[in-house]
Amino acid sequence: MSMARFLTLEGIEGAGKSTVGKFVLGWLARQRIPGRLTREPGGTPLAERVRQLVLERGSEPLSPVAETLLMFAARDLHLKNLIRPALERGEWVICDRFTDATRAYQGSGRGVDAGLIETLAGAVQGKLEPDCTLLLDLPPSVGLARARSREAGPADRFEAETLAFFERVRSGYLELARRAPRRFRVIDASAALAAVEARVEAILEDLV
Ligand code: T5A
Repeated sequence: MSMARFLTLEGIEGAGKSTVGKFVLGWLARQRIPGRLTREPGGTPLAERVRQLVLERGSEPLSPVAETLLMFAARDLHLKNLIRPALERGEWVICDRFTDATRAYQGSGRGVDAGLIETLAGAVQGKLEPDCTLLLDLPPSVGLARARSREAGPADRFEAETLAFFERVRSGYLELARRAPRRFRVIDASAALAAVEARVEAILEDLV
C-alpha cells in the first residue's frame, strides 16, 4: 500500500481546483489508493458553518484580521476532525485550498501581517505541511470569467473583489512557490483541461 499523502490545490477563483480535485480522486481510485477530497474553509459540519460566515456578503464589515482568525478556526476543526484522522488511516487527503490560501488572500491580498499568519499556522498545524501543493496558475481575468460564467447566484465576498486584489493574490501564490520549490508544482491552468490533467497525472505518478 502507498503511504498516505497530503495534497493541496491552490489558485485564484476559477483556476480549476474543484475540477482537478475530482480528477485526482478518480485517478487514485483507479490505482486502488484510498483518497478523500475535502475543501477549505469547510470540510466538517462546524467548519462549513464558518465558511458561510466568511463567504456571505452581510451588512457588518469583516476585518482582515477577523477573516484570518475565522480561516484558522475552520482549519483547526478540519485538521482535528477530518484531515489528521484520514491521514492516520492511510488515506490520501486532497484539500481544495489550505494555509497557502491564507498567505495569498489574507496576507498578499489584504495585507495581514505575515508573522501573525505564521504564528497561527504553527499553532494549528504544528509540523504538518502538505506533501505537495498544485498551484493552478492563470491570469485573474481568465479565472474570474470562468467562475462567473458557471455561477447562477450572486458573487460571494471574495468573488466581488477587484482585479487588482486577485493580481496581488496571484503574485503572492507565485512568490510562495518560488520560496518552496520542492513542495509546489506550478501548472499553467489557462491551458486546455486535457493538458492540465496530463500534467497532474505525471505529478501523481511521481508522488506514488
Ligand atoms: N479563502 C479560502 C481565503 O481567503 N483564505 C483561506 O485561507 C481559504 C481557505 C473559497 C474562498 O475563500 C477564500 C478564497 C475563495 O475566494 P471556493 O468556492 O472554495 O471559495 O473557491 P473558488 O476559487 O471560488 O472556487 P471556484 O469553484 O470558483 O474555482 P475552482 O474550483 O478553481 O474552479 P472549478 O474547477 O470550479 O472551475 C471553474 C470553471 O472552469 C472550468 C470548469 O469546468 C468550471 O466551469 N474549467 C476549465 N475550463 C477550461 N479550461 C480548463 N483548464 C478548465 N478548468 C476548469
